[in-house]
Amino acid sequence: VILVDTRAGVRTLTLNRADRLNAANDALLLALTEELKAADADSGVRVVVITGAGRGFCAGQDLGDVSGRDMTFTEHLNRTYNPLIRTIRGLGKPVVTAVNGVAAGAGASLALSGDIRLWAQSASLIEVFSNIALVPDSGSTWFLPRLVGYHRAFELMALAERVNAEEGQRLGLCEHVYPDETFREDVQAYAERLAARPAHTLKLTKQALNAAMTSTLDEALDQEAALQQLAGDHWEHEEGVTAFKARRAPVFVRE
Ligand code: LHQ
Repeated sequence: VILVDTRAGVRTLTLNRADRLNAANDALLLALTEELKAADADSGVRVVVITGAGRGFCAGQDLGDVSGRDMTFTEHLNRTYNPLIRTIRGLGKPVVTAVNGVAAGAGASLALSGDIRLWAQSASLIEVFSNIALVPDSGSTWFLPRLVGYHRAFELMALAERVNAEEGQRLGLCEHVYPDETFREDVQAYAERLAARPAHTLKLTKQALNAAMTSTLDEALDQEAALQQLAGDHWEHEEGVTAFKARRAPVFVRE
């Protein structure tokens, strides 16, 4: 259900249920979470990309896979979606969500959960949950209002309006939009740029930003002071300063 490919320090995890727009079943969600943990533990991986096979990114929960379950909704979320989103946000490496097509429901949450969000021209996002009379889950209620404010988030959720790439970029749901024809190469090139950056520093930066999303200024200043010590003591900092003084480009990738 997940295709795994590694090139130039970039591990690409491709959701592979193309005939259902990569709608998620338990096997896909558990495998994706395991692959993310494996990527985190692999020193050869500097950036993780999550994308979808075929014309969709992820259509959310596979609705053909929910009836006759012996699990409550709460148990289902706590077993599959919530560990996935926590793993992405807690991963010590940048996660790029490469949204190649429609992202709906929990698939929209997944699209928003990346550190960097790249969309193809034909990508779209729908907070589709209310169409089947469910509340937004998998982090959408946390991600979306922080991006677009309470009122626009409520409207998108209440009306399940489809947001196209132009609108998605205007609303701040993605960092860049690329042509469909070159999307996979553009994503790889972007991810390789990220992979050349100082990995330890990016890990600390992600940690600091994550904490600051829910902290006071005082707490953020304390956190910065603590993490700056870890950054300053690392060889990446020494390399950056040495390279600056020598007027050469820093090399942050060491085998
Ligand atoms: C699908 C799906 C799908 C199965 C397309 N399942 N087959 C958490 C916890 C517990 C329970 C429930 O949920 C959750 C979280 C959630 O994610 S709830 C939200 C679940 N997702 C949806 O409600 C989305 C349903 N899909 C759609 O609204 C549309 O398919 C979208 C807007 C995503 C795409 O529309 P189109 O581009 O027009 O494609 P399509 O509708 O023709 O879909 C293509 C095929 O994929 C089709 O199958 P077919 O055999 O006819 O070719 C769809 O049935 C299948 N598919 N989404 N979620």
